[in-house]
Amino acid sequence: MEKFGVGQPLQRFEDPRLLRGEGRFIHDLAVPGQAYLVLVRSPHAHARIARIDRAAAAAAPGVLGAFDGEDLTRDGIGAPEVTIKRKRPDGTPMFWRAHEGLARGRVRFVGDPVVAVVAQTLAQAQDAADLVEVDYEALPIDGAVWDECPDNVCNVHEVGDAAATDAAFARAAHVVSRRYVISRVHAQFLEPRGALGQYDAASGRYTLHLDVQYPHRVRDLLAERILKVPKEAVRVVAGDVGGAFGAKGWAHVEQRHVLWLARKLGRPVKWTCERSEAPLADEHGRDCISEAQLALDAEGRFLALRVRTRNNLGAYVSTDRQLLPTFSNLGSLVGMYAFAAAHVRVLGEFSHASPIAPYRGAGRPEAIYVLERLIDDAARELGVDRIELRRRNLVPPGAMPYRTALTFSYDCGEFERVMDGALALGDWAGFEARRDAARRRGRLRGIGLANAIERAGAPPGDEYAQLRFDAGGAATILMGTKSQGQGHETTFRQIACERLGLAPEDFRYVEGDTDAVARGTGTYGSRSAALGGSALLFAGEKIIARGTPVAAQLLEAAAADVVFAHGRYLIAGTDRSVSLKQVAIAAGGLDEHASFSPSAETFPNGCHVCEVEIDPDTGTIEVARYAVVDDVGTVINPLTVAGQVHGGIVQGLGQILMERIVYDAESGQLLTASLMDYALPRAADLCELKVEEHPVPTARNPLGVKGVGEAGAVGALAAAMNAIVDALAPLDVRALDMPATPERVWRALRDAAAKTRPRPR
Ligand code: MCN
Repeated sequence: MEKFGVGQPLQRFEDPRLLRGEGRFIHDLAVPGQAYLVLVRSPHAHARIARIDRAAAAAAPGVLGAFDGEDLTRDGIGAPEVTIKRKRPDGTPMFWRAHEGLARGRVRFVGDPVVAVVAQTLAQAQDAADLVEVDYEALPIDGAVWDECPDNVCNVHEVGDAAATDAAFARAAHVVSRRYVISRVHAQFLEPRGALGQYDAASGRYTLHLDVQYPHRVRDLLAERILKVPKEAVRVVAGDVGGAFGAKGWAHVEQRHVLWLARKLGRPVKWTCERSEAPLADEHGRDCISEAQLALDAEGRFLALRVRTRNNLGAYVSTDRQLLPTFSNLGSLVGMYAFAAAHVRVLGEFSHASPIAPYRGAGRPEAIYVLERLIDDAARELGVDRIELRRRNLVPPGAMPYRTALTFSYDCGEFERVMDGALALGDWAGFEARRDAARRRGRLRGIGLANAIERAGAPPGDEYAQLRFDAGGAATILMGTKSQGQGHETTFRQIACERLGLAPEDFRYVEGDTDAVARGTGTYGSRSAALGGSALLFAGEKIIARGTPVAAQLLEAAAADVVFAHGRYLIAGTDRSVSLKQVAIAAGGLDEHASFSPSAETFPNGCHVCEVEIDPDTGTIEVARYAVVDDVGTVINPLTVAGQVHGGIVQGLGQILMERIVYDAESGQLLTASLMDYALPRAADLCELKVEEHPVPTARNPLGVKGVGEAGAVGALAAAMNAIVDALAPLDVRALDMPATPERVWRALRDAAAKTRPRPR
């Protein structure tokens, strides 16, 4: 193992720069002559636009223009499209409508952009935006979002074997049915979104500075669909990105506005999302209701799973990406368990809400939440031990490769050992004593677990890496992925060091610029390590191979006698060697690129154990203990892996304990539009999060790596809620929806007490 190679707990290279405030985030960026864009957004959830009066705004000091949807269309600005083919329940094609950029005729959610105002300064643009007069005629929000789609059903998607599932239910000894609500949440990036557009009339080229997860794909979409120019005419540059969580995608209207208006006005245009604007301007995550049924035989073996889900898509569906949470991770619903059959049906429905998009896990946490809560509820209903029930149904290592009842094919994994590891790390055995001690203090203590498995690094789509030694021997890593905080600059250097035997500081690191990096797919779905890392490994192999004849010449040996180890070429069996750098210089530079396209996805998995303590007088929940044992395959950097798992857990706990987007049922107003109303977890809400690894390397990529970016979030929702319900169950509270706020817990306890207390005569 190399000193700086795979498996080493290296501190992050990017941190000194970021912690000293030397990061280059989109908000740090200013170019000479830049103008500022502010969007006038709809205050109504649904209204007809009767009139737009931009005269006062246009005449205001410093204003360069105020534009509406007609202008946008007149200037030939296009819209994205959905290419996934699905059907509606009646067999007609899926119904979808992309956002055109600025609403025309109707607004369909609070925050729907209507007018774009550009001025010399941000303050002038904000003041002028207030002068735009839009006359709205409010419309009801309980009807059709789109007249052409009266039932609001975008599509229905089914997977699994309905007949086999029905048959299994027919012969079941027990059937347990529950309804689970997974709330709508908002990715609260440390850095709200932004975009800076430039247009060079001489070359006809556009440049977009953007905080985004996939620069190349955004470039392609903007060029092909929006601006209708060759993709070489568009450059996308992403600097440091202050968090993305799946939600910094490629359909955001502001990306097109800044480029369109930069061309139109002949100067750079910048848009910066205000913190208070973000809940209206961003896409949201999750938001589904699942009716789930588990069929068991008399011995407690899982026979079948049936799930019916309604997914609230919001008002627009602009790209395939926005439908991913609905479709792409349904296989997670059978988890680590051997089911004979399963069948899922998901209805995607429109509503007068912000559009939905992937949010850390994109369907995976939702699925594991439904399954792992259902198993706990079944154990309670049948009076069997919840660990035992799980143990009886886990897919054993001997069954690998294992084709699940729901699309996925697991290649490896030691699920029972992972679960036992987590039970030990979380001291499950010592829980009763802690519960008793808590009871003596007047507290309700509960413990919960969740077995989480998710697919990561799934095909289709490859990833690209390039390794370049210039004529002076200086090395550069160029990646098609884009870090948003995942520490890529560190972990990819480790992979290069592992293969090339150099030190991390020997490499310059480049990502996020479509002019600098030839190709790229991007960072999402916990794919960067498995795909990007493998591409980089292959590029390293090619560098070594390319340098071998050069080294042989320098060493005056036959190429067949030259071997490469620890950064040097040497004549086998001798101590005569030259360094890779010397070879690169002698060769006048070495430049190799590679891509990796997996044949199948990886399946990171883990077991989460959460322990909570509840104050029955106030309903306040304290997370008392948290332990995870994870299998993410070969660990590139244990510090990064633990950090990734920590972050995911906290996002999961946030959703279970406090985060929730709430729309008023009658007016459609967004009630949680600021951080005064949308609660985020803070350090004081947490306890130590213990994370241990149980690596079972996968053969599906040359590194043996499984993804880790979403793992924490996938298990945390279910583990935390199972712990909360466990604490409350002795007082007859059997169901609770997220977020388990003190008020909800207190009400649930009060209602349960009212039911069991004898009625006064
Ligand atoms: N890694 C490792 N060993 C492994 C697997 C991964 O050391 N066995 C390292 C990787 O090298 C990388 C990090 O862990 O530095 C995450 O790798 P990976 O699982 O491949 O995930 P991606 O890099 O593709 O990141 C995407 C993932 C997703 S889908 C979301 S959502 C998410 C997440 O990462 N958003 C994040 N983590 C985030 N972390 C931060 N700080 N900010 C976000 O927006």
